Amino acid sequence: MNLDLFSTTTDDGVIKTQIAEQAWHLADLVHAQDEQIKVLLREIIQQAPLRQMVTPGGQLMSVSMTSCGDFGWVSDQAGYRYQSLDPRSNLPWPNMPALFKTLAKEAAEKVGFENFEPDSCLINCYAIGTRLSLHQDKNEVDFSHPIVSVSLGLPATFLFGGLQRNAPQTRLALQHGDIVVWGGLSRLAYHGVLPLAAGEHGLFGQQRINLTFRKSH
Ligand code: MD3
Ligand code: FE
Repeated sequence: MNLDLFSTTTDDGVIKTQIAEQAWHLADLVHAQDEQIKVLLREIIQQAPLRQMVTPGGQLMSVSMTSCGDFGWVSDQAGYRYQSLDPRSNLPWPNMPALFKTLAKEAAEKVGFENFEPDSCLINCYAIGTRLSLHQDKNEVDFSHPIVSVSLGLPATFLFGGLQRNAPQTRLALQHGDIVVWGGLSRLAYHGVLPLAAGEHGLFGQQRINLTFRKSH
């Protein structure tokens, strides 16, 4: 099932589509800043390289990840959690650039979440063929805060399910520059990303990068 929904245009010309209860898609919100974001990402990845993590069940994740901000999301044999130190270096994660924080706060505000103060930005890097299997994001302490996600590079098909793993799923195309804000009941919905289709993006090449902004603590 594909989502086919009505869109509205906000005062500032952004195309906004409600995709579920308390979940909104904001099309092409990032295009003017994409080159700056790429420069900032390169600096972050120099300090805290992208790495494939292992799930508590012992599976190597296909997506490479790193974080910036006060906390980073990590997974290993001991479980999923947020940590203030990068386990690879035992150093704090790189700072969250002001541009990143502003982008996330402004997106949250456009759909009615005032005062979103992310303390963590998870950076997911998808090579062609890699995927994120169905999961919930529940390692944060307070689910009343939304999650803001920014898609960059190659397009992906996002799977959006319900509050139970076996609920029916809808599909949503996420393009370079799109932002999605998930709050309320959608905050704990199961979701995933289908294997990345081959392609070449003008700025990001043969990959997709997704930034997810969270208030983890
Ligand atoms: C729906 N990332 O990092 S972003 C993740 O494209 C994650 O890399 C995906 O799922 C990606 O955990 C999806 C969109 C997203 C992020 C968080 C959500 C959708 C969400 C939390 C709850 C419900
Ligand atoms: Fe997730």
